[in-house]
Amino acid sequence: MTRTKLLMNGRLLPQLEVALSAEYDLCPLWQQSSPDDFLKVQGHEFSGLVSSAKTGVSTALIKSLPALKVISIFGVGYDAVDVTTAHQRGIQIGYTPEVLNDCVADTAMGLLIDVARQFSASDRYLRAGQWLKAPFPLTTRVSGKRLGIVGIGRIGQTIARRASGFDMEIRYHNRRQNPNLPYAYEPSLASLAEWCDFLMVASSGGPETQHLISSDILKKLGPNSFLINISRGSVIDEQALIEALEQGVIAGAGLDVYADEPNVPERLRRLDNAVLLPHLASATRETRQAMADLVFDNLTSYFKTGRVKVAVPTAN
Ligand code: 8YV
Repeated sequence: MTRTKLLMNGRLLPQLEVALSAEYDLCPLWQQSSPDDFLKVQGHEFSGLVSSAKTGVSTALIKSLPALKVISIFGVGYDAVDVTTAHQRGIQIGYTPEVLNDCVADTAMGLLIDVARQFSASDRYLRAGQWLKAPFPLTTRVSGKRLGIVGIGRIGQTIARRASGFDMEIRYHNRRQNPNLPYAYEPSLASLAEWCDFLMVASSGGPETQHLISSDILKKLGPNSFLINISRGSVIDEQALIEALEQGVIAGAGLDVYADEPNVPERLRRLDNAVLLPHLASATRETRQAMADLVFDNLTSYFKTGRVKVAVPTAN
């Protein structure tokens, strides 16, 4: 029996690669000496493509696969996938929302607490023998403070529930107000930034949110407030943020994502008022396995029923 040919764009979780190669005739694109030449000759053979939020799917890749019917993405963010071109061609796109909400929200709260209470900085302080000379300086309280959430989708709401457990007052800004939520809506990002002690970026990436957090918004946030980002580096003007952190325009930042991953600017790495994580919000064994299972199930479902299990929404 001939197996369905599945093209793999970029590396995936090892156990997912094993599971996929047991089921499909899996073809890792990066193993080809010339991927472009390979696609010219064999591109028409693939009806399925698997990739990740990190590697994405370019317009050129979609165009080089004339028989493509389904894309399965490892991740919830699809800003690196040309969804418009795929949907115009009737190609279905599966992705992995929901299963990572908890771990991403846990990381968001971890960053928030770390940057306010300076756990990472105080760990460095202790290891450097500084505690022997003087106690660590006082830090900023978290419980009961004001949290402003930018983007109140599934992950934003999961963060809000955790923050409620810290007795935080919560407001949000979103493209649209969500009347089902028990939190106050701020109609502008500027007013949210002015109001809050912690500004949490939980929106999606892509052109619509590019540099939403500008130097003006950082000024509104002010010298006693903190910025946290677990969404995409593109949402923040990173140069403006570095200047704001260097000059004390804001108190600090907790970041899991950057403009040009995995390159993190030296100036940012030098700053003690920034907590910097290497894009690990969803990176627990449990959550990555759940994401891998959904990548697999989306493909199985498509090839059995003609529909992926969880599809990237079509533009409205
Ligand atoms: C991904 C992410 O797992 O889901 C997303 O959009 O950013 C992460 O959770 C990571 O980018 C691997 O593709």
